[in-house]
Amino acid sequence: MTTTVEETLVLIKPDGVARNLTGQILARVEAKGYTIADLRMLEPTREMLVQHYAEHEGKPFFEPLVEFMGSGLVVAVRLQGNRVIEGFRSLAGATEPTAAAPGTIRGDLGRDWGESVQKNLVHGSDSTESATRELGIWFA
Ligand code: RTP
Ligand code: MG
Repeated sequence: MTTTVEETLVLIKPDGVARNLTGQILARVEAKGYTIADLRMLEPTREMLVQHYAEHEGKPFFEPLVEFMGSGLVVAVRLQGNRVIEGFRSLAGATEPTAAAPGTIRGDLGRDWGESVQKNLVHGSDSTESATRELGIWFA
């Protein structure tokens, strides 16, 4: 059997940090067998966030998203493991916490805040290209 060891960028967004869910989220990731290769806590600059969310520039939710992500502390994690890019997105669950399956981070811990889906606790890179690009932004 071949293995595909990858790295992905996981972010615990300001809502996750503010709700003191950092430990619970990291515990799920570690229990799954992934390795935390690097970790930092920071308040990201607008410049970092505009780069990070470049694919969404021009969409109606872009500005509110950048504003929210810059509103507090974020935990950035360099996560390693076999097929961790797909695997972490499975652990995270669907974008909308209400639609996310129970058993996932967003499904178990995410709240429906009504107005938007910005506050969905975590981010995970969606491809090897995104992972490389995003890790360069958060672990420059
Ligand atoms: P992520 O990138 O954070 O892992 O989440 P995702 O792939 O599930 O979602 P994506 O479509 O890439 O959107 C990035 C983040 O933007 C916010 N969002 N708001 N209609 C909206 O208000 C809306 N759509 C997306 C969410 O915070 C989402 O995680
Ligand atoms: Mg995405």
